[in-house]
Amino acid sequence: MAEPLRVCVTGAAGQIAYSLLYSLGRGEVFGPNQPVTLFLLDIQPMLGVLDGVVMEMMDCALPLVNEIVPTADPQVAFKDIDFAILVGAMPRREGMERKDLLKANAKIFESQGKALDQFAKKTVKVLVVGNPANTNALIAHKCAPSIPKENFTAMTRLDQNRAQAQVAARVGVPSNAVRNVIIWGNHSSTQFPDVRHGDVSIDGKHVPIYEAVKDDAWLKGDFITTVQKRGAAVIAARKLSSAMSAAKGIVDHVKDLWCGTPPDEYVSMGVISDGNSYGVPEGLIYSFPCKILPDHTYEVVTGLEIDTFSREKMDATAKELVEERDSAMTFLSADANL
Ligand code: NAX
Repeated sequence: MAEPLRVCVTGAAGQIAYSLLYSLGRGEVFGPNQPVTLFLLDIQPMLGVLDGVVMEMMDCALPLVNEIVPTADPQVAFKDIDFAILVGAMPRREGMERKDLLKANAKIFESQGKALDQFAKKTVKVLVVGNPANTNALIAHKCAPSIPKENFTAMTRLDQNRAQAQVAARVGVPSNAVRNVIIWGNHSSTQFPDVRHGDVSIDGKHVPIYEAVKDDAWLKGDFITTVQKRGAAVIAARKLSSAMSAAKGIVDHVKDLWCGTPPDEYVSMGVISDGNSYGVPEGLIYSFPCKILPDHTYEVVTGLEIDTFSREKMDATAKELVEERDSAMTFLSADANL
């Protein structure tokens, strides 16, 4: 057996974590031969609830779970960790302005970035799920200068899965027959789900999605808005936000980061823009198509042709990210390492 991986999940008493922890403990993410030590961080008032989660995890009797450490102290939660899955965030309450949400989360991700900088391994991989995920990831990265910026990613995998599933349902194939759907930009309603470079496996042949769907108006209209507004549709129906599907998105994202993507396939992740790809401003955490290598590093897929329709949508979501960044930065303390 390998040495246990040290994995921290924040927001561990919340609903996404409740759906996620079992998969982490069962080996669905890091594989059937990789034990894990789970550091579960939540805020002090939630420690009672977290105890219940720990009891349940114990009662699952999962042999790959080496140890579970519930805590409200980031120093304990981040100590020498290999992976940080940052789910915990301040939710948007009724009557709360977007600015107030950004402010509350800027503070959380500033302090968690600083704590990662101080206590985590320098090789730690950080996935930010808590919203606004891209901007929170940017803040955590800015506040953790000793950790490579490429180690910070934001989750748009749930959006990718939603897009893939919509196309699969439309064509009448299983979801894994659809590949290379791209989510560009922000994990918000401005994101651009782009199927122009993707294909569907039909009778052993890879057929471009536009040819397989045979309905350009749908692909350029309702398909995009359905994916963009899917989170709101789930809330309207369930009276709670996506949790099971969000946990599956985390599993897919982290598993691919750990194991790599198959040849000829790419996945979407919010990653730091170097300013040289697709005209996206440098320094934003923007969702791009990425190939992940077996050594846990990634490359943004370059050279995809971008038409006018896509360009407009990619620019609109970049503009929103610039505004979010500029607004969030004003909330950080003077000593944040910007
Ligand atoms: P819950 O409200 O069920 O759980 C959040 C947990 O985070 C709570 O237990 C809370 O006490 C904890 N928390 C708050 N501040 C914390 C801090 N400073 N340190 C540690 N823990 C803290 O929310 P849940 O449904 O689990 O969603 C969590 C986050 O994921 C939200 O921000 C949500 O908007 C975001 N999502 C992101 C998605 C994505 O694709 N990127 C999709 C799903 C989800 O909407």
